[in-house]
Amino acid sequence: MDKIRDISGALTGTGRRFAVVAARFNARIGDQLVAGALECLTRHGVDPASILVVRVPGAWEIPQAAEEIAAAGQVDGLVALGVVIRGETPHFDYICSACTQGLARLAERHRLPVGLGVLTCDTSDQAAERAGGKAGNKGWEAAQAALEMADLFSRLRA
Ligand code: RBF
Repeated sequence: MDKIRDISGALTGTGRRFAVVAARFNARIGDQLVAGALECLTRHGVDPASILVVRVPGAWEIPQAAEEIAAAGQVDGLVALGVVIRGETPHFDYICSACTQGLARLAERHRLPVGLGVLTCDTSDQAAERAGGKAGNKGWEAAQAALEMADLFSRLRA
């Protein structure tokens, strides 16, 4: 058993480059996700000059912009942020699945860590709770996951 190697990524962002792709739809809540993600990245050592924030209209467009960023190959990780609310979105399920499946596909295809911070909630109150309210900040959590995975990938590739 003592020969088994057990590894995971550390939360070290020093020297790494990240893109944050943020949807403007439901911006009041989305801005809290962006703030949480940026705070997480910089607190863990990412240089602000190494962070690119890319704004897109809505969650539907997140994978489209993410694909361009991934294809350009200039970042070590990506954080996807958006707010989709069922009550206001008749085609909620289409937008959510296109967004999440698009991100999952591009993460694997480009071998790029992608943190998922796209809220999919029934009400805007539920979304606000997850964007700096009593349920934490999913933007921060998505950035933390991207940081950990970027470090893990570099260890796996070493
Ligand atoms: N984008 C979001 O990020 N969150 C939403 O809750 C959301 N609701 C929408 C509801 C409708 C009826 C429509 C047409 C679009 C909505 N979008 C939403 C925008 C969508 O992601 C995309 O930006 C637009 O459809 C333009 O391509």
